[in-house]
Amino acid sequence: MQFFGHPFSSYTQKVLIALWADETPFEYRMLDQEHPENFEELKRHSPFGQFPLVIDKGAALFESTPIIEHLQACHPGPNRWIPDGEIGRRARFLDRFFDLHVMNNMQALVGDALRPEEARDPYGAARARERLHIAYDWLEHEIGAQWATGDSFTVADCAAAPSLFYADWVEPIGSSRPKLTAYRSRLLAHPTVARAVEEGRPYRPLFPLGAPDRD
Ligand SMILES: N[C@@H](CCC(=O)N[C@@H](CS)C(=O)NCC(=O)O)C(=O)O
Repeated sequence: MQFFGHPFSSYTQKVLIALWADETPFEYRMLDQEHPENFEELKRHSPFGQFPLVIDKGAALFESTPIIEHLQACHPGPNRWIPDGEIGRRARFLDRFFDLHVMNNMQALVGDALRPEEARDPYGAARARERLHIAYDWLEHEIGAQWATGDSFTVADCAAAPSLFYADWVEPIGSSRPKLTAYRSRLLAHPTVARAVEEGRPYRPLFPLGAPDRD
């Protein structure tokens, strides 16, 4: 299995966390300037050039959640990313919540900061910040156990780790949300999340909003 991604990319980290937690072997095809051929291959399979992407037995798959579903089905390891029954449905639901309402609002702010000054969208950026606060408030009431759905580490935690990691950089979760803050800390202490954070560390100077001196 080939995996295309970049160590500082949040959605790359989401899938790497699952791959590493299951100790699934793969070839890492890094999307960086030293490997233009990897970008060429990415573009052949991912219509928007988005990553992560996996190519497994000749079949290409993009979108982080279906990739993790594929890992569970075709490369099963010790973790059940989407458990059976109600917990699995909850994991799926929270995975969507973290991607759509935390990760994507965080990405909107990062994307806005990367635009030329005259192309920025202050209205859209303010709305993304407001929506992050709504997401944080909702999560503060929903997350109480060790992991998102309870005792087992699922796809929801894979999504939560990079989304809360970076979202807190662009719009701090703040001391008024102690449960969410504690959950973010538990995630960062998980060995595979800690590894993802370490592998992304050399790229922090590239963070367009300025990486804080912590984490
Ligand atoms: N919904 C996609 C989002 C993937 C995504 O936004 N990837 C970012 C990197 S974190 C990307 O490809 N950015 C480059 C681009 O959009 O051109 C998923 O779950 O994999």
